[in-house]
Order: sequence, then structure tokens, then C-alpha cells
Amino acid sequence: MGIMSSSHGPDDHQVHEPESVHLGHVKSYAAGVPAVAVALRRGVEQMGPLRTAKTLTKLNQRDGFDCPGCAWPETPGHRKHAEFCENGAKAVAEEATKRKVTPGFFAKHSVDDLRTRSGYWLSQQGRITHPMYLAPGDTHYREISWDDANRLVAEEISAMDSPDEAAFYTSGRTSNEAAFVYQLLARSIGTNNLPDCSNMCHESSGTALGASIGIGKGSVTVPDLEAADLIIIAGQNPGTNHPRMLSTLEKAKHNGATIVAVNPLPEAGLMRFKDPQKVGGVVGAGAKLADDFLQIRLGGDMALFRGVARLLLDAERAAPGTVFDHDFLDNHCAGVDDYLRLLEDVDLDEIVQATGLTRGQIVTLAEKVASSDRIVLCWAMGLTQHRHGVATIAEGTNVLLLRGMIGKPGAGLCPVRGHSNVQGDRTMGIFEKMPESFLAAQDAEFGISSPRKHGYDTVAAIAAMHRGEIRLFMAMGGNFVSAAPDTAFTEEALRRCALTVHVSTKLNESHLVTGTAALILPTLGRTDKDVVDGVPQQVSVEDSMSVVHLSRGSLPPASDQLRSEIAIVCDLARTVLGDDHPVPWRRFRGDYDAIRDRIERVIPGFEDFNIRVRKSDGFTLPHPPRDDREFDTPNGKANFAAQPLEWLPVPEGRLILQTMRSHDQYNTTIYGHDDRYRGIKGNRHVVMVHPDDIAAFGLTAGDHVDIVSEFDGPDGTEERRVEGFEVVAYDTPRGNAAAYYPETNPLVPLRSVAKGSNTPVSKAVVIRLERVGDQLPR
Ligand SMILES: Nc1nc2c(c(=O)[nH]1)N[C@H]1C(S)=C(S)[C@@H](COP(=O)(O)OP(=O)(O)OC[C@H]3O[C@@H](n4cnc5c(=O)[nH]c(N)nc54)[C@H](O)[C@@H]3O)O[C@H]1N2
Ligand SMILES: Nc1nc2c(c(=O)[nH]1)N[C@H]1C(S)=C(S)[C@@H](COP(=O)(O)OP(=O)(O)OC[C@H]3O[C@@H](n4cnc5c(=O)[nH]c(N)nc54)[C@H](O)[C@@H]3O)O[C@H]1N2
Ligand SMILES: [Mo]
Repeated sequence: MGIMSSSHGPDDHQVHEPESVHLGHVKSYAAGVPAVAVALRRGVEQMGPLRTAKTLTKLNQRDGFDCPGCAWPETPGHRKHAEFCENGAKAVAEEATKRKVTPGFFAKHSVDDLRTRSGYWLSQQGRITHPMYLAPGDTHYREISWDDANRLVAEEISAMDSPDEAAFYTSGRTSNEAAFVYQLLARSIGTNNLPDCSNMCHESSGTALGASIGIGKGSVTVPDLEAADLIIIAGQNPGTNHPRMLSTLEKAKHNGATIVAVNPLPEAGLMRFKDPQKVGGVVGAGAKLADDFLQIRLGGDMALFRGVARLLLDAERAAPGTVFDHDFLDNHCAGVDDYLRLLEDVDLDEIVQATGLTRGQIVTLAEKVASSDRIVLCWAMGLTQHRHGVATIAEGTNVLLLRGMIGKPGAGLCPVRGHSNVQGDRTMGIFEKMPESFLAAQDAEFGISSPRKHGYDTVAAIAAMHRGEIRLFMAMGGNFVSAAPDTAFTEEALRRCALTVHVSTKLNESHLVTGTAALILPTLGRTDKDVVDGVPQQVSVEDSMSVVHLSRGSLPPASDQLRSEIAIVCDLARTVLGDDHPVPWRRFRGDYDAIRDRIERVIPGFEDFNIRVRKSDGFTLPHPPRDDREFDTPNGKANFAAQPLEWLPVPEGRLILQTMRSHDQYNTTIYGHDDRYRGIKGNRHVVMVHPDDIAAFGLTAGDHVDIVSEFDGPDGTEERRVEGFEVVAYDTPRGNAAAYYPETNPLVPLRSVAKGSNTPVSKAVVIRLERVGDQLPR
């Protein structure tokens, strides 16, 4: 493996940037000893031994902080024991690092200089310590006081012709309290422009579930999973992205569950698992997880669900009353007849073609679905980030409805959320189209008048910025320019803003693609102690299963200039709205209980918030389908979706590319260049292709290629290109390829979105490969 050390100044942190790929063995199991060793090594590198011990023992503890890794819940009653995984520990090390990015760092490095560095290098430099300002025409960020920073934003807001010239983005780490005051600020100013990371993530789940069952959240708890007898995991890589879920799955298996993995890739974490927190995880081969692995073609899941539904119908006809849950269908569902009519037309040959599976595999799954009493369907980005993502999730829901698998123990729908508080942020009103019930309650509580016109989601906000219609873009966390699709277009869009503002913990690309002027506002992270006027504060989060609990950091912040997200929002609000505004911003800033008291009065389910959130396991928000089989849809029923079948034929000479996470990254934050479980080391600029496809294209593994995406836009076929990717032979279905996000985001067209949810189609990009040097003159 060639290692190239990038140039660095005396106080920059050296970063090794690898230049060529090294292939190791594809792992057949996840976690185990290497995982713990990696976790501890990363911790010590970034934090030193003392801080490592101090943070990792507070992770997911009752008196500790919520893991900033993923949204997987803590096991109820188990928050006494150390509960963390390799990737949670990496996320903690990334945040709790002792390295610092100071005003001196920015004095030394111009924005243009920083633009030449990789995202990995940027994040490795450490925590941002001071508010920084890039003045119009300047080459360097320089230190600015908090008061001046707030005044600049306020001036920009008063210069707007309409409040809709501002957009307020949120990433999913923001606490409930910070999210609540942030959306309250946006709506007090008069806009619903609240795009968030969820628009790029589980929006398709929320859209599908909202229509089908009346609530956009999952209907299971951890005990449900542990009691299930069939768990289907489609389009998710838990070994890397939700490692603590593996412990739950292992327990479910121990209790007798069958696990079926539906994925184009044989992901290590789905195959076998060694629990690092158990003796059995230290020796031995680990537990077998998936009983069946269905190596589906990209975008084939709707077809699989429909095929299963058709086979269920056949079985029900052969033995009436034995397969469908008629009681549930009659009493709780609508639209089943239309759906069953649609099933008449199913052609199993088409299902085989669409999925790439054998008829036998589909029949076997249908038999399991027919004979299981408690079924859970889990999914993540492999289902949501498709053109037909909403329809796919609705189709999976249809299958569970036929079997009455909603609102009973051990069964239900389990969209596995990404960011640790993405679900809570939505509950708190981070949404460009919150329902009238929320807006009316909030208006009544505070005496404000929130706008009713829907705002921009992420894709619409980018388009509006590109049209020059947004003056102020503010981001509460995240890395907008790298996470969004169509990188070049998104960069151009951000440059057309007058002011871009980022509330951030670490340096990232979005700080370097600026409006005419830009601010970086440094904030406390989860691990940091938050003390306001001598009083320690704590925030709350909601996990993927609607459990709300407290989070309290314990580390001294990277500088005395850091402010909590709540303080940043409240100070800004006072500057913008003045001290006689009806929202008590000053009080909120210094007393998070006061914010919780108001949340309780605006949002249903938060009764006695301050009392219940202090219980050791927190409390679970109501979920009418799960709790009472009640469906808050217009007709009060769970609705079958009867939609035309869609799947993804591969165009001649092309591949369909999914863009996904390696084992060594958190979204746009790259921890390292290895993807251990997939056996890829030392380079992220790779494209994984089936060996027969490699041969069919006249390529050889190891070749370097440009990846060119093709999209049929309104003005003909659009092309986008990323250069110099190494071809890796990989066990993926023919016609399907895989590469890493965010390096391949330039290939994803902004207009390529999921129908109904507007989520960028990150898992189905039509591409061709051009060997470097082979391009014809254009
Ligand atoms: N360590 C770590 N943890 C994370 C994150 C991280 O970056 N690093 N990110 C967090 C966030 S925000 C999120 S949203 C989650 C993401 O969690 P995942 O959804 O697991 O993330 P991806 O890497 O996008 O993986 C998608 C998986 O779906 C499969 N897949 C792709 N297309 C299809 C398809 O058409 N059908 C099927 N059946 N499968 C398909 C891929 O092969 C892959 O296994 O993880 C969260 N947790
Ligand atoms: N091609 C492609 N694109 C994708 C995806 C994909 O699978 N493929 N996945 C999509 C998904 S699922 C998601 S969720 C988005 C992610 O989009 P984002 O949430 O916007 O991106 P992150 O990389 O998670 O953001 C990382 C940054 O957040 C900041 N940060 C970290 N912790 C904190 C904190 O506590 N407070 C504050 N204020 N800032 C903090 C740091 O500065 C860090 O650089 O990307 C989407 N984009
Ligand atoms: Mo996500």
C-alpha cells in the first residue's frame, strides 16, 4: 500500500492519505475482537487514554450521553452496562478529540488552500474553537465575536424581501430542545424553509408509512424484535451502520427467530456476528445471523414484496382462512380488494427477472411469511433512496398488513434511522410541511403566527439557492455540500447565497463553499459538558423506536468560546427578533427544563416531560398503530397501497450504481480509508463490479476508470463524471455496482429523486465506466 504524507505546517495534524487500493479478505462476520481493538486505538489516538476511559464509560449510560453514532435504541433496563460498539466509539473519538482548529489555523490556511485538502484531512484537524467570519472578498476566515456574528445574521435577515429568502438546514444530531427552538426561530421569522438530512434519508419511509398507517415512525420496540419469529432485513448494513442492532438480532435468534437478509451485497454484519462484549465474541466463529441471504438486484425489493404477496394470495386461496389475518383486514384496513386485484396480474417470471433471485428463493420467503406468527420488517437506505422508494416501502407494508403484523407484540415495521436524533428533530417540528395541528398548537402557546405555506426541503432548497432566491443559508450541523447530490450544482447554489452560516463541531467542506460571506459558529457536541450560568444542563433525544431519554456530556469543552446549539439559537433569536418577542428566548437559553415545559404543551405525548425524561429508561412516545391498532389516516384505517410495479432494468452496456458507506466513515466524515468487512483497504476511490461485468466491458480488476453517470433530463441525456476510480471485482449482482458516498455524489443528479418523498436517488445511478486513457476525443 502506498502511503503519501500530505504537506503540513508545524501545528497542523499530519494525515496519511493513501494512494492505491489494497485488497484483503472479505470478512464473513462482524464485530468481535478486532472491533474492540480498533475502537480503543481510535479513542486513544484522538483523546488520549484518560479521556478515552472517561468518555467510553459514559456512552449510553443513564447519567451519560447518547451515542452520536446511530439511532439504534439502548436495550431497556440495560443502561447500567457499558453499551457501545466500534463505530460508536469512533464517532465519540471523532468528536471528543483533543486536537483543535484555532483562529491561528485559519490565519495560516486560506479558504482556497483548505479547498485542496480532503474531507478526511479537514476533519482530522480537530474541534473548531472560535466563531469565524469570512468577509466578502476575503481569502481567510478570521475570528469574530459572538455578538458581531449574530448582528451579521440579523442584518442579512432584515435585508430580505421575504422571510422565505432564508433556509434553515438541520442535521440529525441536534437535540430535541435545540431543534425545537431552531424551528421556532425559523417560524417566528416567518418561513417553513426547514430542509433536513432526513429529506435525503428516511423521507421515503415517513411518506409511505404516513399514508399507510398514519404515522411516519416504526411500530416496533426492542422487545418486539427479541420476540419476533421472522425478521426480514432489507437494504440495510447493520454490521457497519447500526452495530448495536447485532446484539438485538443475536438475542432474537437465541429466542428462535429466523433472519432473512435481502441485500445485493453479502454484508459481513448480516452473515455472522461476534459480540465483543461477551466471551463468545472473543473466541470461536461467532453466531450465524442470517438464515437466508437473498442477493437481490438493486431496486428489486418492490418486486420481491409483490411476489411474496401474490404467493400469499395463492396460499390463502388454497386453504382459505389460514394465511390472511381476516379479522385485522376486516376491522382495521382499507383498500385490500384493489390490492388483491393488482396481485392477480403478477407474473412470477417478471419477479424473478426484477429481483435476480430464483423462484425457489421467493417461494421459500413467502412460505416463511405465511407460517410465522410474529414478523418484523427492518430497512434503511437500500429501500428509501430509490425512485420507487416510497412505493417499495408501501409494498413491504402491504405484506405485513395481509398478515396482520402491526400492533401486536413481536411484529411490525422497523425503519432503522440513521442520525442519533433525526427522528426527534422531526417530532420537534424540523420539517418543511408540519401539519396544521402542530403549527396551531405552537402559535397558541407562544402567540406567534407561523406561516402556513410549505417550505423547501433539501432538494428544493438547492434549486432555490441556484435560482438566486435564497440570501441566507444556515445549517445546524451537518455537511450540506458533501451530503447533497450533484456536488457541482450544489456548490454553485451555495455560492449564490449572500451569507452561509454553519453551526459546527468540526471543519468540513461546507465551510469552504461559501456565500458572499460566511460564518462558522463552533458548538458543543454530545460529549461536552453544557453549563449555563453555573447550572449544568442536559438535553434529550428520541431513538429509532420513539424512546425519549436524556443526554449529558461530561468533557470540558474545546474552548470557552463554544456555545450550545440552544444558546446559539436563542442569542440569535434575541438579536433578530428583539427582547419583547413573545418567545422567552433568554429564559430558554439558561434553562432547558423551561423549553421542555413548552414542548410538553405543544407536542402530544410529552406529558410530564421533565419528570418522565429523568426516569432511567426515559419514556416511549405514543404510536397509535403499535399501541392500539388505531390509524390516524383520513379514513381511520390502515391503507393498502395499490401501485404499479416498478423495478430497475439495466440499460445495455451500463451499470446501476449504489452509493453507500464504508466501515470507516460517518456519513461525510471519513475516519480512515479501510472498509474492513468488505476487504477493501487503503482507498475509497473504488468501484465494486461483478467479475463477469468487468470482463464484459473489456476491463481488468485494478484498472482505473472514470465513472460517468447518465440521466435523462428535460434537455436530453445529462452526463456527470468522477475520475480515476479503481475497479474492484466484487460479489454484487450482475449489472449492479457499488461505490462510496460522498466521493460519488457528483454523479447523482439533483432531479433524480424518489417519487413522493423527493429523496435523492443515491442507490440507483445509471453509469458507464471509461478506462482512463480510453476516452474518445469529444
Ligand atoms: N458507522 C456509521 N454508522 C452510521 C452511518 C455511517 O455513515 N457510519 N450513517 C448513519 C445514517 S445517517 C444512516 S441513514 C444509516 C444508514 O445505514 P444503511 O442504510 O445500512 O447505509 P448504507 O451504507 O447506505 O447501506 C445501504 C445498504 O443497503 C444495501 N442496498 C443498496 N441498495 C439496495 C437495494 O436496492 N435493495 C436492497 N435490498 N438493499 C440495497 C447496500 O448493499 C447496503 O448494505 O446509518 C447510520 N449509522
Ligand atoms: N450519495 C449519497 N448521498 C447521501 C447518502 C447516501 O447514502 N449516498 N446518505 C444521505 C443520508 S442518509 C444522510 S443522513 C445525509 C447526511 O448529511 P449530514 O447530516 O448533513 O452530514 P454529516 O456527514 O452527518 O455531517 C457531519 C458534520 O456535522 C457536524 N457535527 C457533528 N456533530 C455535531 C453536533 O453535535 N452539532 C453540530 N452543530 N454539528 C455537528 C460536523 O461539523 C461534521 O462535519 O447524507 C445523505 N447523502
Ligand atoms: Mo441518514
